[in-house]
Amino acid sequence: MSKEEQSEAGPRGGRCAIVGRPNVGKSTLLNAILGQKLAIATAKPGTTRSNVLGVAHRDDPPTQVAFVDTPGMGKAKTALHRVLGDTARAGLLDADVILMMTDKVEDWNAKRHPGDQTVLEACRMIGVPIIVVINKVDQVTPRERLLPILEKWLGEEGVVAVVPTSATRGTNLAELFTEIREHLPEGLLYEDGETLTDRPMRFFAAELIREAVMNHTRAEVPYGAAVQLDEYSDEPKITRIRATVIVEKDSHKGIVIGKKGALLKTIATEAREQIESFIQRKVFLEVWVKVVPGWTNDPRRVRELVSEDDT
Ligand SMILES: Nc1nc2c(ncn2[C@@H]2O[C@H](COP(=O)(O)OP(=O)(O)OP(=O)(O)O)[C@@H](O)[C@H]2O)c(=O)[nH]1
Ligand SMILES: [Mg+2]
Repeated sequence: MSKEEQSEAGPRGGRCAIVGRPNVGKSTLLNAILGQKLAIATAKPGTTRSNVLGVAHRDDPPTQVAFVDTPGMGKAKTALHRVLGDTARAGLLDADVILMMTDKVEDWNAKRHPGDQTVLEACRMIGVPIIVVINKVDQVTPRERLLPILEKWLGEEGVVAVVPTSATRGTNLAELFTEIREHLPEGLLYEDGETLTDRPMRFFAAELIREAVMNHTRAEVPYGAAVQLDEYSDEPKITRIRATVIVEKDSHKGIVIGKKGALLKTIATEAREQIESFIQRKVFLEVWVKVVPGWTNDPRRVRELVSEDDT
């Protein structure tokens, strides 16, 4: 084997940031590549609020990719949005390669969503290879309609490849992984071959409660909801969790609780089932609701409720 061939087949490992506008499917893609649900994903933009590490391990050839799922980068209308944008930019800093994700476009004159330009420029500042991922291609027929868009992306400075994917159907994910590997340094990142994330279970518990709230509420309510864990204790047979859902208006509190507590009960049941499946333990979950008026526009409160290690 030549030296070149050896490095082709040899171990590689590195960091890969996943960035893009809100709702393009970043968290869904991470979960699909990992083969398990780690990051919460909902139909509503602005779901992810902090950077989430998820490490994918593959054997043939030996590869470790430390993915960092980031919040969507969009227009900053509130203090919360500003923090989300800053967090996403921070998530890019250590990347060896960047997945710049976008989704299918409605306008087929090869025009892109204007928000993509801002994301691309943030990616270019890092100076590492950028792989553009055009997601949700299951919604594109015929697929040939993608060609001019693909070509346009390929002509962009810093872009080394363009991969159309469907994160929900698993289309092209193996090809994407091979492309990412090409841009990673030689050697592995972790000795154990098992490391999945660096977040504690309580972080994911809080996230899964927030996901249930987002799934079951509409209009402004999901965007102004945050979750704080008041207790997380592993007892011999059960994990006991007490959490508070923070909402930003009095009227939202009533909505989340619902008639005779019905909605809160649905939310808590769904969250408990999700947490049980994630930690593989029986869970006793108690959920309360509290109003922190206008917190999404108060930088201090936002830091408190959405910071990296808020749980
Ligand atoms: N049809 C289709 N829907 C998808 C695909 N990938 C993701 N989605 C859906 O798009 C929505 C947003 O997915 P997320 O993974 O939460 O998107 P995100 O980019 O992480 O969003 P933020 O965290 O808000 O920035 C969800 O309803 C997903 O099910 C895909 O390939 N095809
Ligand atoms: Mg997300």
